[in-house]
Amino acid sequence: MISKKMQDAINEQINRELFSEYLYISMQAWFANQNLDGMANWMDAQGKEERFHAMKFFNYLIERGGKVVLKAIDKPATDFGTPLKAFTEALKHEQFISKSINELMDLAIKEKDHASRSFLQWYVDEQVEEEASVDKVIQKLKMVGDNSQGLFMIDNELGTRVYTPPATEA
Ligand code: OFO
Repeated sequence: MISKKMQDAINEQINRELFSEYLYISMQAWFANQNLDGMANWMDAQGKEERFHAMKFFNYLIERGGKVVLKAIDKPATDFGTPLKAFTEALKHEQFISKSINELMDLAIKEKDHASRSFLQWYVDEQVEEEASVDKVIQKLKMVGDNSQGLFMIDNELGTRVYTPPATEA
């Protein structure tokens, strides 16, 4: 059975993952309003990934005999300024999530909870990819600057992203 401390920390992380979904679908709405449908599509896929992250913790907690306690989800911002500012905000958020995943791993190590260590490794690896994929978009946006044709091309490219649920979801 999972410790109370680890259970509480995972419940906190479920809330953070659900907030991540909220943040990204708020960005999706903002991009859609700017007629940047490709970027809206990218955020839609990102939001779905976050929901998967939350439910993976949710299912793990139940599997370990823990109790899922859902908390209120904070209100996300609704205005993001420019595409570059929005993606920069997304990267900042992912860095915060990486830090909180690392703290969970620290707790698992401290408690000698080997099952949680093994489970959390998936998130440690996932965060490397999460940060890199947002950073890639930021670098491209910086490259095109104010060039609307460049922005249009990036928007088209981001419109091709398709959310594929990881095999572990089944
Ligand atoms: Fe974006 O990784 Fe979960 O929150």
